[in-house]
Amino acid sequence: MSQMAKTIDPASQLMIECAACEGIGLTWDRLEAMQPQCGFGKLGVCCTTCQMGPCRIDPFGTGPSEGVCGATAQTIVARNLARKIAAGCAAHSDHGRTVAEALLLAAENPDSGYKIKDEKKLRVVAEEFGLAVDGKSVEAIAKAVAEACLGEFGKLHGELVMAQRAPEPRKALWRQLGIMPGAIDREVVRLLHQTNMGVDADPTNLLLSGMRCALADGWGGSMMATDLQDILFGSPKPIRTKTNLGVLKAPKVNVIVHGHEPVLSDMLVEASRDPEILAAAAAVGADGIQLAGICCTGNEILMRRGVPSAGSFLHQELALLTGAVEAMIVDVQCCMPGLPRLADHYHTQIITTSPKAKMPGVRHMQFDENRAYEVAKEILLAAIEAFPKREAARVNIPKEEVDLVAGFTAEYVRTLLGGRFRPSYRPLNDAIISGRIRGVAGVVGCENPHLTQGKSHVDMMKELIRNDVLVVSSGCSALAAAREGLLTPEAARIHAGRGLAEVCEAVGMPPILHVGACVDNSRILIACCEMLKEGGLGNDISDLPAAGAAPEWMSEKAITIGFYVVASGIYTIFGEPQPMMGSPEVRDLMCREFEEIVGGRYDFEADAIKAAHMMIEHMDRKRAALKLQPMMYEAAPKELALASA
Ligand code: NFS
Repeated sequence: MSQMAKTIDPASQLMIECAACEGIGLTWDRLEAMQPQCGFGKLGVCCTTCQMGPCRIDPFGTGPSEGVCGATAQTIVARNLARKIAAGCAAHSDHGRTVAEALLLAAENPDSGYKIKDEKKLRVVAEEFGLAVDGKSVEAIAKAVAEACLGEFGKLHGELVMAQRAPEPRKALWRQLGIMPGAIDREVVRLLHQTNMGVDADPTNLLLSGMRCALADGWGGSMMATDLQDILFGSPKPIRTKTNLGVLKAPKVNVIVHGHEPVLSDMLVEASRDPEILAAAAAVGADGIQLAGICCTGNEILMRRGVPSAGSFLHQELALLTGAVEAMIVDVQCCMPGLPRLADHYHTQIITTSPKAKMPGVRHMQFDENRAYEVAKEILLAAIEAFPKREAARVNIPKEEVDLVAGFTAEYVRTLLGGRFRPSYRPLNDAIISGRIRGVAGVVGCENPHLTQGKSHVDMMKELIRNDVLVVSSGCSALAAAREGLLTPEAARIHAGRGLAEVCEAVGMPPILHVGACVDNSRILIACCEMLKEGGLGNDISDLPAAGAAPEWMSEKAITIGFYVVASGIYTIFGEPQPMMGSPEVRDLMCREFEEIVGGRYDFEADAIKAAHMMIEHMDRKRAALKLQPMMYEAAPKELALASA
């Protein structure tokens, strides 16, 4: 692995070199120290479910073919995957629950600091839940919606309300297969039960239950997080801002918010403008506060507030190496436990805020939603206190900061394409039907030090847009594209095929639409439903010329997302590493049989360009089945010269 470049980002590269000079270990060094990693674990054939083990099955057939209990590779691989799905669903959905609780607080406690920002969306969701809205105050509606949403986690009977948004044929299929999700918590518990020692041994049954649990995330917990965040913090609209480590500013108190829940980060944005905070910053000689995000909470405040993003998952350590970060405020998910040891080399304070996520020896300032604004101010004051301890000689902020446009919701795309007076998906459908746009690809997910940071995301997206595929992106994937300048309207002219470029230029949109954080992959599902409703592209999501990919995934949440996308009928490609490879039966199930069962399936491909072409071929097959017109133009040349514009 030492031969492979660690990143394609010059700012990251500079910081990695800086760490090497200072003798500071990073995630890449820990990965190298971990070599050789356990081959059984990599392939998913290591079972630690009970204490008769750990057991591992030899994939080459020279060692044991069964665990101590008799579980074969297919059972172990499927069971391990299912457990990851449950964990991913739990993480996304508990995030959704936190937002529902904050919405309840906003409704009941006017002093909480939370306000309802999108009343229109509140009413839409209320009606969807069958709640009375006429003559009721906003607070009363919000309370009813919050309680109804909280009820979705543990309701005794019935299907998830938001899952009813899926097209009729899809819902009928889910019911027929027994995978229509009910109460969200119940789906997680059921899957954890099913994967206990000596319960389910059948890979198909295990993975169908995995789909059911994953659907409870995509069409439940994640969708709820997205919608309630829009209601509480405002629905995003396209907004121009910047990303990469250059957004940190030496004269300012730099505060990084890292994690996932905007319940905290959005309040920090408010508090960072408080005159008392600004005065405190001035008193220590700082020129104000520079807030910047990392990971998905960064995406949340980026697309709603225009707060710049310092970077994606693998930037979290690199940001600290600038020597200019006074505090990194973490909440939940994707925050590396190694951060405090790295911060010890600098004046940087790591501050944990969630009762669910503490780090040994690290300052904990519990975020209490009842006094959210006050706690946010206390956190910022702690950051300001650290400013005078900064060692000026060690400050090393890379210059890279790149423009991007983010904040494309499924709702906003209507206005964007159809205009303010005739909002509609019609122009998008027409562009696909007429062969101007080939189809839509969702490129999402994490970064992984096993791979060159950002390379697969960028290679795949460039190849897709060059072939007239409209890309929607979220999470760390969108930030990787942003660092390459691909999230600007100008990028269409430079990188997109002629058909896609024509559409982008007509409405002034980038060829890659940043739809938000990973929970906002639910927006992609809704956009698919909108395209179907508009007509001309089939009756079910599996009819659409659409595909998904997570080329650099690492988190359990990514597996859950992959499963709900496939179960929704979408062809999905994952890059390496693959804990499904240890069982040819499970691989065959996921890559072939799934298509017959749910109309969507997996593929695994490490080469991003090859994977892009597999997605393109899939779209072409769907186009042919729908009898759409041939593509209008050839793909753009590989190095589309600026001069041609
Ligand atoms: Ni998604 Fe967001 Fe990034 Fe991966 Fe982590 S931040 S929720 S899990 S690493 S994309």
